[in-house]
Amino acid sequence: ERSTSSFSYSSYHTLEEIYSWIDSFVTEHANIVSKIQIGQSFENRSILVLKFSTGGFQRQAIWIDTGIHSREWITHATGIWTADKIVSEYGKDCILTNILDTMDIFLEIVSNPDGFAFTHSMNRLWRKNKSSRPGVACIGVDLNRNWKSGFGGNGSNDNPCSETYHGPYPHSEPEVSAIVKFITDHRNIKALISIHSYSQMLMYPYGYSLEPVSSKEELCNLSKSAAQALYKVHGMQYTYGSISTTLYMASGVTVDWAYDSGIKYSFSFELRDTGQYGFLLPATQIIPTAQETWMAIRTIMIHTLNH
Ligand code: ING
Ligand code: ZN
Repeated sequence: ERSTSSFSYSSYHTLEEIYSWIDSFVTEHANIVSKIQIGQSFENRSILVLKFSTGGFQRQAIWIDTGIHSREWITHATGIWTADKIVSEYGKDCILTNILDTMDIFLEIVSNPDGFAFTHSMNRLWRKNKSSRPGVACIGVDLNRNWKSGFGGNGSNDNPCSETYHGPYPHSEPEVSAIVKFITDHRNIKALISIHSYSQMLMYPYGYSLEPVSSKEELCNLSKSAAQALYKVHGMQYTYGSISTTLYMASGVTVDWAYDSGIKYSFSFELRDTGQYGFLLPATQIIPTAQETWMAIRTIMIHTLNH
């Protein structure tokens, strides 16, 4: 891709197409976007983050990741559309402008590049990363079970052949440890949004425990507002609540680690749909999904800015 003007935001793309789009995008919007390599995957692919910033130093920031699970293609596509939305609305949408005049936004679009490449080449429904260890027959760790908070607990599996294998130890996977290092070193991340599909849900911690988080009231109210903002766009209904009470118990997940690391506004989305197409969501739904998700993300960002 020599320019983003020929890129289709309403299609699914390969890893090479996305990485080449990132390069064009950063070049075309160099005043506001930069590309940071935060690490390398197990198979040595670059792990890239887009930084949206209007200046300052280590400003308060919002972290968004998509594609932790490689088969959840709607999440990468939503991340790409969102990046374009941010640059085109800055200076137009007064609220986004206020946000970006005060805070930075970090967006990791392909959080599991090895798995994502594999969903294009070999197995469309691959979920985990592609790491292997000597003497272990099965491949891949579930990158949403590998985090330190609640590691190894309910809703994770110690069998390497399981789809929810938590890995040998917390943050064992380069795709996870790169994020942990980046967020820890940054020290000023105020909100973290980790995007999955599918089920149409907006959830906050905990996954590893049925106990309510200390900020339950605030997170529940904010989820409700975000789900209402989402609903207004195309009438899609999202349920909301804690992970363990809304979906199922899941231990070692991204948002639990974030919350326990002091990032109060930690949320996970499950995007469209509720199961008709599941992971194989038609490309015709990319833009409507991204549009409604944006309004929910925007609601979380405004609240973060004001608190
Ligand atoms: N579901 C998530 C999973 O990892 C989830 C559910 C999301 C749990 C966010 C915890 C946090 O099992 C999918 N579809 O990946
Ligand atoms: Zn997922």
